[in-house]
Amino acid sequence: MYKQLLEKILEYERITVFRHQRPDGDCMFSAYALSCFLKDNFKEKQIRIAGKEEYDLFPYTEDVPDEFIKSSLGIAVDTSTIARVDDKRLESCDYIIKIDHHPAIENYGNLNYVDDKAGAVGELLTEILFSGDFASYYKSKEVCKYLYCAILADTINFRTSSTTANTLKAGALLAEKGDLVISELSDYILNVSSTVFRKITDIRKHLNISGSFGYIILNNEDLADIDIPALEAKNHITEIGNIIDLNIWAFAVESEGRFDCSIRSKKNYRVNDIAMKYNGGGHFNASGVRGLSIEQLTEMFNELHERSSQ
Ligand SMILES: [Mn+2]
Repeated sequence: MYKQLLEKILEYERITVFRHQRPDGDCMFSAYALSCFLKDNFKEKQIRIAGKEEYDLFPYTEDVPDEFIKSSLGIAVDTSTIARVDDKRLESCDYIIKIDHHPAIENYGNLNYVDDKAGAVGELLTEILFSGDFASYYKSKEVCKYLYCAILADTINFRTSSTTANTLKAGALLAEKGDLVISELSDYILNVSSTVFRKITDIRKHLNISGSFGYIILNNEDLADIDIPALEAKNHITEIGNIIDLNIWAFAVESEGRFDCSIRSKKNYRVNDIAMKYNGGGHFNASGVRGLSIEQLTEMFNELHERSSQ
């Protein structure tokens, strides 16, 4: 099933792994795990990771010259569209492979491996690296650890609606093969410092609940008061997800006079169609929209509110 992927890896001397803008744990750990796997098994090849934006928990960037990229096999992980890729030079790669778990709206690769049922791209990569085609290749403890962290980060400790039996199987396989200490890795990905905990407490005060719809809007003033950057604040949407009586929840932050908004929902409540109406997109239960006016944001919240009571 992954024979063509292996053939392309064998064919190229240079491989560059790409990731998406504003990298999250799934994307960052998956890119790093893939690059470790390739370095371990193909010592004669040159492996690089492209992308300049950093992920706080695991900041990792390296310089990759244009020349290198042009002669590379480019493998993009966790990135649904070319517009989302951190380093646009992906398009100049000699051959492109996409490995992703977002709905396949743009198959920009020469080869595309997309499984939108996977809870994380780390889950799909686990399936690939432990498949028959890659059976004879070495999977280090480090590779197992980072793939496991990727899954933990996107499924928030195996609890999002995208988590399936397959996700747990991937997690169990990685824990076994990598001899992982599960509680330590959960702490590493999910625990926060006392400073962040206090900020979360302040963020929670901005929660509004209307029926089965909950939302937080933080304008510039709120963000300054809490002393948190907009992007970091938005990650705390998971806090609202812990409320059992909500079907849909959203988190909007002001950015350059407009609002960026993340939307999440319970299993049967679709939100990506509404996000797409406002030029956003994403998964059935997890979407995002950028650059909304306050009027558009209000309009979208009305639609989400209505959907949440259906
Ligand atoms: Mn992901």
